[in-house]
Amino acid sequence: MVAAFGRKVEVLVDGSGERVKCAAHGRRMEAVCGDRVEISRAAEGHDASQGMIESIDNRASILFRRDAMREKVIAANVTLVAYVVAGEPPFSDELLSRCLIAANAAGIEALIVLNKTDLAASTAVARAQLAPFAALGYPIVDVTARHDVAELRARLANHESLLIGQSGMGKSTLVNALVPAAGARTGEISSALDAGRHTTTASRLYALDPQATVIDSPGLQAFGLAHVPTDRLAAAFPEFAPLIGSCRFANCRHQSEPGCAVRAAFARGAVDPRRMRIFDTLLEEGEYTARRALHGGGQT
Ligand SMILES: Nc1nc2c(ncn2[C@@H]2O[C@H](COP(=O)(O)OP(=O)(O)OP(=O)(O)O)[C@@H](O)[C@H]2O)c(=O)[nH]1
Ligand SMILES: [Mg+2]
Ligand SMILES: [Zn+2]
Repeated sequence: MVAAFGRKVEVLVDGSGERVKCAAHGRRMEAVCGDRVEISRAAEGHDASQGMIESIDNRASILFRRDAMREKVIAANVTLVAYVVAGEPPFSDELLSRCLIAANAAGIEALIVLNKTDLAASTAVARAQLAPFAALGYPIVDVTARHDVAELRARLANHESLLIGQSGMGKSTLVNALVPAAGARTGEISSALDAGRHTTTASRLYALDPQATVIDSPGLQAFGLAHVPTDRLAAAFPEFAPLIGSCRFANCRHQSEPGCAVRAAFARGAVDPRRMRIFDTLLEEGEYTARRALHGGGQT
């Protein structure tokens, strides 16, 4: 299983837990974190800790993000996206929404992890910000990376999970608590000067137990959804999905079309205004990307 990538890929060998540095055969073969691969080992007498990736297995899932310019694969074969937020630093509910939609589009289960619950005041603020997500049925688990991760560990059982979220939320601290041998680098209590600096620079996979793995990923700053067709966006919002069949027009964009069931629900206060705004932003972005693609393959 691919455990890390950068200039060289690091492969975690099933069973032994050994990590082998591998180069890929050919330029087209791009293995990403979570990929299952076949490797060949260096011949006897050579450095046995080195190998070569021969092939990549079919992916059960693939999570990626894409803006107008480029696509970035986040991880392969993930079965659970665990989005980590905390009261400090503040988190963006828009980024959270974007990631949940990407997970939905990729057919991957999602979980929201509220970390740093030892910080009572800021946690209360974060919890209020999460209320619309709780109301939508997204599972939320409370943790304190420094004290207790038992409930999170239970949630990750039998999953190939990905910890994702903004910088400073405590993803690496959680990984170190879950996998004591991980030794992932974590950020210092961030000073104003450090704001915006990322501690984790590449994704890395760890074995939680023989049946579960967890990937630590670098802090998110943006999450483009250009790969999600605009006519599939509404269906990825759990609050809109049951409504869209009731719009008067089958190709309703849920903006100002007459007989729009989504706008009607919004008008009677049944839709969180922030979520409505996020939908509008995503639709505008998606339609912009689609127009650019139509008019000359994305040149500027
Ligand atoms: N009070 C408190 N602080 C925490 C907790 N978990 C993590 N921290 C602190 O939060 C800071 C950031 O933690 P990291 O684990 O480096 O955050 P990260 O999400 O991995 O950040 P990036 O790698 O930059 O994406 C560190 O100073 C941690 O000690 C917690 O449960 N409570
Ligand atoms: Mg980190
Ligand atoms: Zn509509």
